[in-house]
Amino acid sequence: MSNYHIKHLEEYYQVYRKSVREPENFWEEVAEEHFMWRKKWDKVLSWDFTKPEVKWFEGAKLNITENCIDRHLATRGDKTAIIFEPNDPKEASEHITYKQLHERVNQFANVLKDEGIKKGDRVCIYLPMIPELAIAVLACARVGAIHSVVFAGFSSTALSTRINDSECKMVITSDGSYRGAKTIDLKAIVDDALEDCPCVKSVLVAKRIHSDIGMKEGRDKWLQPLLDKASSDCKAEIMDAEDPLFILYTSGSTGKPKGMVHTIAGYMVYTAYTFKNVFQYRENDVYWCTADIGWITGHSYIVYGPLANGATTVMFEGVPSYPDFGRFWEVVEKHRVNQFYTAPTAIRALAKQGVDFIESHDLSSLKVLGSVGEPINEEAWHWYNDNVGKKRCPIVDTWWQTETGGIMVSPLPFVTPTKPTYATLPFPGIQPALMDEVGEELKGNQVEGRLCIKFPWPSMARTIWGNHERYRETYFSAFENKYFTGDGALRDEVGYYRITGRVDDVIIVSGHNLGTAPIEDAINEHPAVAESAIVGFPHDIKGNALYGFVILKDTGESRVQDNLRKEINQIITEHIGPIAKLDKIQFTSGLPKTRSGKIMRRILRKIACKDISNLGDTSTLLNPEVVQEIIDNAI
Ligand code: 7RM
Repeated sequence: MSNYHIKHLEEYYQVYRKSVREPENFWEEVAEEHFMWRKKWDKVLSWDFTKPEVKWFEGAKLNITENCIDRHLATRGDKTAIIFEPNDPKEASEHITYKQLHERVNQFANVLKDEGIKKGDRVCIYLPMIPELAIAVLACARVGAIHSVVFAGFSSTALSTRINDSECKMVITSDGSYRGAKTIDLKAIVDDALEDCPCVKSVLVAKRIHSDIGMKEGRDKWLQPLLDKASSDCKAEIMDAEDPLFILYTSGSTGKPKGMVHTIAGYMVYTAYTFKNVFQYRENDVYWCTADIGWITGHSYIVYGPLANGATTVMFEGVPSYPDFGRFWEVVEKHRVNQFYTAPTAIRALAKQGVDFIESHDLSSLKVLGSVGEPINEEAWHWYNDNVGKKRCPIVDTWWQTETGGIMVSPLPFVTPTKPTYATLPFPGIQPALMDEVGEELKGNQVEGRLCIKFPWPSMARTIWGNHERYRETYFSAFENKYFTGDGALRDEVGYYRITGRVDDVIIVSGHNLGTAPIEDAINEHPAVAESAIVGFPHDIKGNALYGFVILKDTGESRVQDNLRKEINQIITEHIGPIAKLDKIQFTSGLPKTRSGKIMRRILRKIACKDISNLGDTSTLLNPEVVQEIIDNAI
């Protein structure tokens, strides 16, 4: 029995049982059969969740780019690895074969070396969704540098925080980017960020929008002339299994963003294995994930997972609404896409536009539909199933996190019967546990609790860059000997999981994780603001939107409240990015607080959700009178 490609439900259960009974044998077989190792491991797994320390395939030597590129050359050299679909449908798409990808990654890797980048150095990549982004990521991996991709929608402050946190030596960016009808001056944002980043020695600039930009002497270089001169031969750096592959920042409920560190071998094995099974990818299929490579979904399921399987993966530069809401379906038709993976927020936005945009396109190539990033509501699920999949394409509702590296709970299409709003069953190797308030595991079915994982899996993040204690505290301290996800979930009568949402102060807006604390910190920088609290409320497209309660220093300011609202959103845009802007801002004279001074977000959340029937006991608050005022003025 091959564990690698699961084809029916009975086989899933067999493989799953094996993965739990003998996890080391199980993963060893997967790793042995499907990858290219320069040296095999001495030990499959060692772990201790109390430290916490997890090591997979220790002693093994490899380079992930040899697995994603070189080993396909003999059999798939002329197969398309990446289809680049530009923002503007009038611009030609680009097909990059495995052979061409090999050359371009090698050239880029040689440029990195020429610029002094060595194994272990951190390189920040701040690029739009153009081929150079995937190539830069792989070039870093080829030379053993640790990439830190920052989503190119983040502001200069967010960028400089991330660059400094991991002390990146180099930034790779472009003159600008296209996003729908807009162009964005990325290089200007980088220049701004680098005012505060002494660690950055050089900046490589790709040309995308051909705008006139400033180049700082001695620091900035155009990328293309360097690539043109570089050799397309570059030996892959031989890496240890547990060397870091990349850092990717994710927001926490408090403090600065957490640089999650992923290591090479386990991440490779797990993303490749899950890609194959979650999408039932077959040779010659065309797979499209609409995420940005700036998020974990793009790392694992646009770049590494698909390429490790020799797949054809689409990289889309644009947005679903440009030039109109038929753009996704046009791309599906044009490239005969077989697997399509997107986020509920996109599905809801498209559903709002009706079915005309779909009906004018041929979607008959589609076989599997995926969803990721937040819970998919029943209505969106059915719309997706009925209109996009025409009821013949299973929907894989994939639950996972930046921290988990790969998909953890998901149906396998044509294997696991789907159920709307349920991510269904754990992947082989994943051992979920639902915990109650007092830390006891809820056994059996039909229970609801906090979602933990009790056993290590190969692609789990190993630490937070520069702060292992925060890693322990955030993920391993809430429940003894378990990884705590921050999500709530329920298990139904057949053992299917449904993710119910975050149980901490992270709010998922349009599929983006936003911590409330950094947004509040940004608002509080406004000179007129004394204090603020952010909560989420349901939004029909974004899933959740943000509601801010703001105390002004001087209530006389109320005459200019509309201006203040604009300024507050402006500050948020500058500090974090437009994705964190508030939909509603209510000025208030106070915030409900406990006697120890903690803001009672539970109450604010209920008010924001217009659910004030059961606010609970407010009499123990420090300032119970403020609750009525907030209710009366709620927006
Ligand atoms: C892949 C990704 C992680 C958080 C996670 C959940 C939420 C993601 C689903 C989901 C319900 C899903 N990484 N989440 N997928 N909730 N159903 N299928 O999104 O680090 O950016 O976010 O997203 O709350 O903890 S992430």
